[in-house]
Amino acid sequence: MPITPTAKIWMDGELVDWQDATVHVLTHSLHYGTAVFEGIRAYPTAAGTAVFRLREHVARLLASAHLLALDVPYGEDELVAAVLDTVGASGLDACYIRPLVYLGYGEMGLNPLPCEVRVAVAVWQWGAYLGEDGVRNGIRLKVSSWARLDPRTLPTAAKATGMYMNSSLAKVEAVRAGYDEALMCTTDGYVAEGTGENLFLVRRGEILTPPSSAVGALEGITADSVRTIAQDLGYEVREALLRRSDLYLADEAFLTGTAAEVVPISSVDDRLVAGGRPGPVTTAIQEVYFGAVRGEVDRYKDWLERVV
Ligand code: PPE
Repeated sequence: MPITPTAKIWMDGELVDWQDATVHVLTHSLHYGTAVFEGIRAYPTAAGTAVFRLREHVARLLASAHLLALDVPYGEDELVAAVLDTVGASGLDACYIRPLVYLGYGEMGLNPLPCEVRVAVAVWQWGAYLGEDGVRNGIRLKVSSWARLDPRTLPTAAKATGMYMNSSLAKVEAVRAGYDEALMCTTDGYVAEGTGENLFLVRRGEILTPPSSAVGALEGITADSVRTIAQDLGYEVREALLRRSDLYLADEAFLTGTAAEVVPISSVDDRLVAGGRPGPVTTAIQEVYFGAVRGEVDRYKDWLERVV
């Protein structure tokens, strides 16, 4: 789906018109993938538009920058304000928010240290990442032949642009083969994550998810929310190293991510999961999640930051 422009993009401290938010073709990050970013969502609530877990996303953005030795010229509060201002200027009651910290035009070469660190925040409407049908009925997942990046080759805890080449390769392979999404495993064959989502499975009433640090998966903020929701619903959630066969034998499985939200997996490598229909645990968690992001669940109200 092509991006629909919104009014303003925040660039280095000011809101500029959408079409003026441009960079030079010799921008450092365009050549070497030396940038970090976030994906955040704002939702309509009874009290107005609100951003979901904004502080946690901004904190992760700064942590990603730290891992890449990028010195961000703004603090957490300024970045929070930048996001709220950009969402406010858009007039949208629901949107996807993309903060980006990158190295600008000025120097070339692999040493990023002399480059100017620049920051942008854009917002636009982004519907169901894996399709409305995927959210309702589940998606077809394919285990990728591309292994997830090894944490010894790149800091996988960073949400860094260059690292998404790994996800893109896996995504292209899966889409061309007729699947909705790819699942990457570690070089040792343990289940890591989707191209832009964390993975959970349900087995004998227990919920299992791979340990992010061990498998090189991003520590998802949606995953963290889902873990809390699942525990509050009375489910046991445990981290476990999982094999491909654990996916085939799961009672239920689902993906989580800001863009994707909570999406049931209907099959893995053409083997039906939960008979190919969203299972009861997945559906229960999905329902609370969609309520929480819209401010309909009192105990999770603190997860929302109002746009004024
Ligand atoms: N793993 C990866 C590799 C990943 O990119 C994401 C988010 C997650 C897990 C889930 O993290 P969280 O959003 O904090 O729950 N992927 C973002 C980018 C997607 C894109 O296509 O761009 C997102 O969901 O915004």
